[in-house]
Amino acid sequence: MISKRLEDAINAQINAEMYSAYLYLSMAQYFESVGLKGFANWMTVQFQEEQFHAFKFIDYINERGGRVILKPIEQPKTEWNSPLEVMEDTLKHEEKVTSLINNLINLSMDEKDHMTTNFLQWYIAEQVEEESNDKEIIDKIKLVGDRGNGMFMLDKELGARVFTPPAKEA
Ligand code: OFO
Repeated sequence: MISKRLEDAINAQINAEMYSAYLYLSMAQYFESVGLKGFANWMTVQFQEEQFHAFKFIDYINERGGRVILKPIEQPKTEWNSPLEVMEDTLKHEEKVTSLINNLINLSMDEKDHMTTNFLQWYIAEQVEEESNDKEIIDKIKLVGDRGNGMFMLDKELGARVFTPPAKEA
């Protein structure tokens, strides 16, 4: 059975993942409002990924005999000045999430809960991918200069992204 300390910390992480989902859905609506439908699609897929992350934690607490407690989700930011600003916020947010996952791993080690330490490795690999995807888009926006034909092409590229649920097992 999972310890109370870890159960509380993972419940807090479920809330953080749901906040991430909500933030990315808000970013998708910003992109809709400025006519960048491809970026909006990319963010909507991100929203779906974050819900998957939350569900994976939910399943894990239940598998380990714990109790999932859902807390209120904070209102996300709604306005940005440019696509670049949105993507820079996304990267900053993911770096924060990476540190939350690192803290969870430290706690699981403190509690000598090897099952949880092992389970969390999946999230570490996922964070590498999340940060790298954000950096790649930031570089591309800088390259094409935030508008014009290059931005049109980038929007088209991001419009092709589809959500594929990652493998559930670590
Ligand atoms: Fe769940 O990885 Fe982003 O926040």
